[in-house]
Formats: sequence, C-alpha cells, structure tokens
Amino acid sequence: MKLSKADRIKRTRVPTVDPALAKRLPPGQVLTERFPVLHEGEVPVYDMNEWTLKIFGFTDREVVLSYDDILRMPQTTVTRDIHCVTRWSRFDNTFTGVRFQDLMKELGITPKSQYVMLHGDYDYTTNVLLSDLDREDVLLAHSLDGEPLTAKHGYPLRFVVPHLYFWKSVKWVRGIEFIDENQPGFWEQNGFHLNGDPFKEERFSGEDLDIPEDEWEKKDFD
Ligand SMILES: Nc1nc2c(c(=O)[nH]1)N[C@H]1C(S)=C(S)[C@@H](COP(=O)(O)O)O[C@H]1N2
Ligand SMILES: [Mo]
Repeated sequence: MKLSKADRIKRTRVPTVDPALAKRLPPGQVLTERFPVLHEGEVPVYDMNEWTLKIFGFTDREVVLSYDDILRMPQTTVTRDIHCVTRWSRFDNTFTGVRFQDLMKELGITPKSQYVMLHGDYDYTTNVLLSDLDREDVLLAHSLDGEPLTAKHGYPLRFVVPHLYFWKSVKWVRGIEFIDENQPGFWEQNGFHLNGDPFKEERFSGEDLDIPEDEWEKKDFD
C-alpha cells in the first residue's frame, strides 16, 4: 500500500524516551550517548611528582596529598547519570575513585564549617554544601568505565557530584577549601544557581541566561 504524504506524516512516530528512563531525565534535559567536553581555558598537563591535592580552610587541620596517597585509599565504583546545565544528560556513567566521605574519614579531618569551595585547574571554583559532598555516591574519581580519565575529562582526578548539575563536578581538582559562609564559585558568580539541583531545575540565580538548547552540540566530544 502506498501512503500519501499526509498519511506518512501522521504515522511518523515522535521519538519518545522509555518511561522508565524518562523518570531519570530531569526537566529540560536531552539524552545523549556521546560524552561532550566542556570547560573554560586550557587542558592542564601535569608532572605527577609535583601534583598535590590540598584540603584547607575551616578545619581542625590542613592536609596536602600526593596522587599515590589518593590511590592507596579505599576505592569505590558508582554508576550514575550526569546532567549538564547546557541541557545534555548522559546515563549510566561508571566512575571509580575515593569517596569524599572516605577521604575525610581516612585523614581524620573535622570540618569547622558547612560550606566548601572546590578548586580545579586553572582557577576554576565551585561552591557546594558539605551536606552535598557527604553522600555515598560523591567521588574524587580517577576512572570512567574502568579506564583512567582522559585529559579532557579531568585526568588525573575530578569530583563527581552526580545529584547536582555537572558544573559542580570539578575537573583537575586541586583543592577542597572549607569556607565560613556560602560564596559563589566561578559559574555561580556568572549567574548560575548556588545549589544546582537538576530535578528542581536550579540552573540560574536570577534572570535566565540565554543558553541555546543546542549549545553543547557544537562542542568537543570524547
Ligand atoms: N576545572 C574545571 N572543571 C570543570 C569545568 C571547568 O571549566 N574547569 N567545567 C565544568 C562544567 S561547566 C561541566 S558541564 C563539566 C564537564 O565535564 P566533561 O567535560 O567531562 O563533560 O565539567 C565541570 N568541571
Ligand atoms: Mo557545564
């Protein structure tokens, strides 16, 4: 049977996301299987003998760790969905690394504040509540899907804070700073929300910024 053009259009199915998966997709997000690369500035190149992670600020003590110190800590693997504020989401990303909770426990650090500024190269910062880091699935990750992170995705170490928009998941992390009050990091100073819960669509703090829906499509993929 030959269909008329109108019939063909009527029969065209609009792609729908599987209802089971739809629940996992926050409002205003688009599912992608590719892994976009997004950051400001250059991809850092490291001499791993020089690399350190500093934990400092409002705590009972400050610590400087080497990469080997991190690898010697208990390792955890979690599979989580990630959601970027530029509207792409990627399901089932398997990250391996050290839980923030385990890092604090192993080092015996007692924070003296509820607010944290995460620092990444180069000069990237983002603020998070301690309660948003103190969760079983928040990692300082060195691997994705069983492979070391690529340079563009944050090698050697990145935060993964999967329940917040992905700008909170600092790549090339170098510092965890406890601060006495909540202060905006880099994107938060530029109009992004202080918290960034994707299911509440906490994208912006004031007026919506004009981020085109296909902004990420023009970026690099890896
Ligand atoms: N150090 C650093 N970390 C960063 C960024 C950055 O510019 N610098 N960009 C953030 C943003 S906006 C996003 S969406 C994710 C992107 O991670 P990906 O490139 O692995 O997809 O990294 C986050 N971490
Ligand atoms: Mo982003």
